[in-house]
Amino acid sequence: MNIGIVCYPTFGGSGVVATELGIELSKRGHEVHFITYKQPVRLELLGNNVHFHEVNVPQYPLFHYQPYELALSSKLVDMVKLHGIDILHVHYAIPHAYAAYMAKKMLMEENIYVPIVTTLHGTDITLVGSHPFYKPAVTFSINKSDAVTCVSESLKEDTLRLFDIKNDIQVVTNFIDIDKERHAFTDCQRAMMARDNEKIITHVSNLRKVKRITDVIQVFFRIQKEIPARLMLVGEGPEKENAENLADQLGIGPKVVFLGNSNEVDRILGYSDLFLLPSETESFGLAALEAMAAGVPVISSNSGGIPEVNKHGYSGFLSNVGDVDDMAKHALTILKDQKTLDKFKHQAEMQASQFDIHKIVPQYEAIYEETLSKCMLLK
Ligand code: GMT
Repeated sequence: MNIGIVCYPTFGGSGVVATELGIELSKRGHEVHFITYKQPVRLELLGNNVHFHEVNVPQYPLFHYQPYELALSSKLVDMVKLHGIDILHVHYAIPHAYAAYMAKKMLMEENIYVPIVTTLHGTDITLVGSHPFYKPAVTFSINKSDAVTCVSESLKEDTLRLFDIKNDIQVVTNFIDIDKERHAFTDCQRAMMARDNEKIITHVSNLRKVKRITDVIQVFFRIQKEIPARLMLVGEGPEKENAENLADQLGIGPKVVFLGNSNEVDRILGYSDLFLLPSETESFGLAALEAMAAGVPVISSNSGGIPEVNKHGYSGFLSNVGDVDDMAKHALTILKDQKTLDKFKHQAEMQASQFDIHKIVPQYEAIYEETLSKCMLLK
């Protein structure tokens, strides 16, 4: 198949999933076209069957807001015509599903029919999409998609609760390339980050409010009172300053390392002992899955889709949102005893293998095929 993928090209989970999906689809013999405003961060190699088409938005002083969705839908029209794209898979409803629908309508004027698969990722539904300013457009574009998928059962429930959805929604969970993730580290790299006797605790996110970064600091504060430990915070975002201030106030500044955005998350996870994800809400928690695939147990909140990924008492532990004492207690249960830590590391890997890329990507292929054949009949 010739597949167009629209996504955010950033470090955010939806962009990462879309990129890894495109790469895997290309390995499986499909032609893949990424259409977005920048080359996706995880898309290192373009090849014979992986292409990137940049959406440019000409700046014009009249516009207070530059019309990205207009530029995107025009680009989609051009790319579908130029490359004979069979199907468009858009990740994150806003504004991608809307722009794709406009492109589809424009193409229909020229008797070209391209179906749209929309994957909802989380904040496009829970935080942003359900805002009254966006809701009618998001509802419309979900209902007008030819197929809709959600990354967890929890997100599907949220979508049906928050919007008036007439379309079928299929759950296709996020996934991970287990072989790639496993043990991508060397001991000498660990030595650069922490002393031998220190446990390494890690958090990776875009440091937004929903991630509750100050809870990460509070949990770590409690852990390091009991055992030697260091905290690695990977990512950039608006809550970074609050986290730095809190770490200083608590007197643990030197033990907290801010690593910024990184393309080497797999390496950092490779020498981590524990991963913290205390989010307010999380449709899935891809960062937790990446940690587990690298054999890192997860201490998380129990909100949204996280319980579908992290299994309490097996791959880690879950607590109520904001219960930093409980999270620290669970973290210490795992960390205090090497045998328990080894057991949880192994179990985290086992749990992650449920989401292996080779099990999940065929589900998307089946949806593409089914959607294309349904649309053939409608033509
Ligand atoms: O919140 C983020 O980390 C970014 C956001 C995004 O859209 O990229 O992540 C959402 O999609 C990810 C991939 O499907 C999920 O793993 C995250 O749980 C989800 N974030 C939230 O629901 C807050």
